[in-house]
This record gives sequence, structure tokens and C-alpha cells, in this order.
Amino acid sequence: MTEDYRSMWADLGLDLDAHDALLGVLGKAYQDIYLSQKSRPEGMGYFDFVMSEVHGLRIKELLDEKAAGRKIVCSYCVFVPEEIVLAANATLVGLCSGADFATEDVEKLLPRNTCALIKSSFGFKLGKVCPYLESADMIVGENTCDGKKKAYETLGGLVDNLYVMDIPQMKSDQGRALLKAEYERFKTAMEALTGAAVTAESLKEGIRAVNAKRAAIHRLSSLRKADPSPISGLDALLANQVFFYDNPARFTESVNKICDELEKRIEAKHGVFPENTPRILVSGCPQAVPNWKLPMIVETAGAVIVGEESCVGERGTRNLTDESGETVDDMLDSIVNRYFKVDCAIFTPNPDRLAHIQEMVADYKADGVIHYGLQFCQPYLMEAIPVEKALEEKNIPCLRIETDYSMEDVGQLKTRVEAFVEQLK
Ligand code: BJ8
Repeated sequence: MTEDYRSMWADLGLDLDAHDALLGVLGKAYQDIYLSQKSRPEGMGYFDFVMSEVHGLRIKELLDEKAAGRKIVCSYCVFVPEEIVLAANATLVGLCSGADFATEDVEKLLPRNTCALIKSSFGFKLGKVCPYLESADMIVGENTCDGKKKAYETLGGLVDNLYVMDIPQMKSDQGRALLKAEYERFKTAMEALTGAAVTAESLKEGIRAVNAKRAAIHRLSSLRKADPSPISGLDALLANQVFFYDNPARFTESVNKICDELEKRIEAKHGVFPENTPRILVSGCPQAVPNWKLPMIVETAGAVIVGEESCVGERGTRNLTDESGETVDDMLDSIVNRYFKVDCAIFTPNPDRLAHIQEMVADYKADGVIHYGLQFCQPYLMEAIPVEKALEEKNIPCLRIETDYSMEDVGQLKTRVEAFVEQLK
């Protein structure tokens, strides 16, 4: 960190000792997992810097925005439309929820058999270690899986600025109408929060900014089709994670810059791993910062991850919003059309996800799929079984993994992943 931010953290009400401990663990994990990689693209220096300042400079920027009258909105799901947040002159941050914290306190409020992601979101609040949460003018929850839906009822008692968005469960006309109504309600709530009206002009600008960052990360993803892969799965995942909290314009520029470098690497056949390294697609639950366990295991087991069918990955970023609408209502329809394509496992039935996994296997020339499920995540664990069956029928090897954020199962996972990689070879 380039500056001493302790007084800023204290003003936000963080528990400084607990926060020091968290940053200590994160810093060490980053050093061991990220900085020890070989042959990283130079452009990753930007992401290393962002990570080193994730609770420092970025928070200061957000607090400066607040001082200038802008509002900060935090969310837990890719269904919260950043386009509308930007159009109302606010900034959206996707909260991470990728590490265990204050588990004992969390389990006083949530059943022990709740997924690690939900527990983590509570742990960061109860442990007072998340400067993003404490900077938020509005925290948006969404009725997606049952765990989150019910957990927000409890979270509402811990924070005074929770807004809950309803989300359809079926891709029907009624489901679409519900999403449109909810996005209209959200637009009104955002206007009330910021005092700024969402106009056709501001919404178009919001759509363009978000499309630009999605297009950039998509460009990066596409470059992973090359063999040898010009970037590791760990580094590509990091870029997908930073997507959620960096300044959109700066992020877009930095990702495009690294893409220019990766294109040169591809031309020169310069990869992070040798040609013909087994290529793996990871599919399933989101892997939020600093959940790097699975990619670390895969990429130290002699394989390379070439894509993520995940909300921190292509499920969350692949579709752009039509920019051609001229009225706010036209553009809201385009936004609904775009988000309605997100094939989260909370939808029933959810055939698009399986189709997308197969499409990604073909596009990224993956040799096999690792289905990543967090323990107690019913939507993804339930889908894992038919997904595995369907892939195996097409002779696509699939390894189903069920894990959490602890390091206890690393040895066992390593053994299973190594055996899978051997099978792919
Ligand atoms: S659109 S995937 S970001 S809901 S892992 S909390 S599903 S029990 S995160 Fe998600 Fe939005 Fe869907 Fe994407 Fe529940 Fe499962 Fe936990 Fe999960």
C-alpha cells in the first residue's frame, strides 16, 4: 500500500486489528499464489497494483466521490444493473464474499449449512473488515437462491441501507415482466438516492460504459482460445474479479492494454504453459476475490484454465446491451433483454446454461470441465449432476467438485484434480 490509510479505516468504523489480520493473510496468499507465477504478462502489473490498493487507494477514490456528492451502491449479484446505477450518477461496486471471516459470529445468525459465499458476506459485516460495505449509501440484495433471499432478511437488521430486488425464477413472459417492473422500481430508488433523474442521455452513457468494459473483458477471454494460452487462468480470473470494483473507464483501458500484449504473445507463440497443456473449463458457482483455491490447484497440477462459465466470468459478462434505444423505456427494455439471458442456476428450467458450457468447451478447445460447486449451494449442486451426465454423453470429461473456502480439503482436491488432469493427457 502506498499510503497509510489507518485513519480512513478507523473513520469507516473498521476493526483495525481484525482488518490488519485480514490484509496480512490476503497479502501472503497473493504473494504465494499470484506473484510466484512464471511468465506473467507485463500488463498484470496493473492488476497487482489494484490488488495491493484494494482497501486503500480505491476506497479513498470512492470516499472522494462521496465527498463530491456521488453515491456508492454495493451489490452481491450480476443481476443488479450497473447501467442504471451509472445513469443515476452513482458508482456500483460488486462485493466480493470470497473468504471466511468471523465464522463463529456468522453461525449465530445463519445455519451452519449455509454456503460459504453467503456466510462470507455476513462475516465481513460482523467482523467490520470491509471498507466497501461501510462506504455504501445503498446495499442491494436480490431474491435469487433461497439462501440469499432469506439471509437478506437477517442482513436487513445489521445494516440500515439494504434494498432488496426481486428476481424471476422462470424465463417466461411473466418473468420478463417482473424483471422489467423491478428494474423500473430500482431506477426510481436510485433517483431518490442520488436526486439525479435517469435521462435517455445518461442511460445511454451508462449502457456504453458498461458495454465497453464487458467488451474488453470479452476480448481478453477470446484470447484464451489460443494454444499455448497467453495468460494463466489465475490471472484471467483476477481480471474478472477486478471487473466488479474498479473504475469502469480505467478498467476498460487496462484490460484492452493487456489484450494488445496478449495478441503479440499469441503471434510469438509465447504462452504461460507449454503448447498442448491440458485445457480446462471451470463451470459453476462464482469465484469471488480472494477465492483462488481451485485455479491454484488446477494450474499447479499441470493444466491451464481457459475459461470460466461463471458469474465471475462469461455468464456475467458475455452479453452486451443494445445501445440503439432512444427513450428511457426503450433502453430499459434492452437492459431487461440483456439481463434476462443470464443463465443462473436459480432459473428453472435452465437449459441455456448447459448449452453455454458446451459452446465454451468447443470455442476454448477445452479438454475437460471442472464443475465447481460450493457446499450447500443447492442450485448449482443440483444442476451439476445433469450437467456432468450431459457432458459425458458427449465424451467431454467432467469432474464434479464440492468445496468451501477453507484450506482443509486442498490435499484431497489436489489428488482428484491431478488424477483428472492425467486422464485428460
Ligand atoms: S446470477 S450465480 S451472482 S445469484 S453459491 S449464494 S447461488 S447458495 S451466487 Fe449468484 Fe447472482 Fe446467480 Fe450469479 Fe446461492 Fe449458491 Fe451460495 Fe450463490
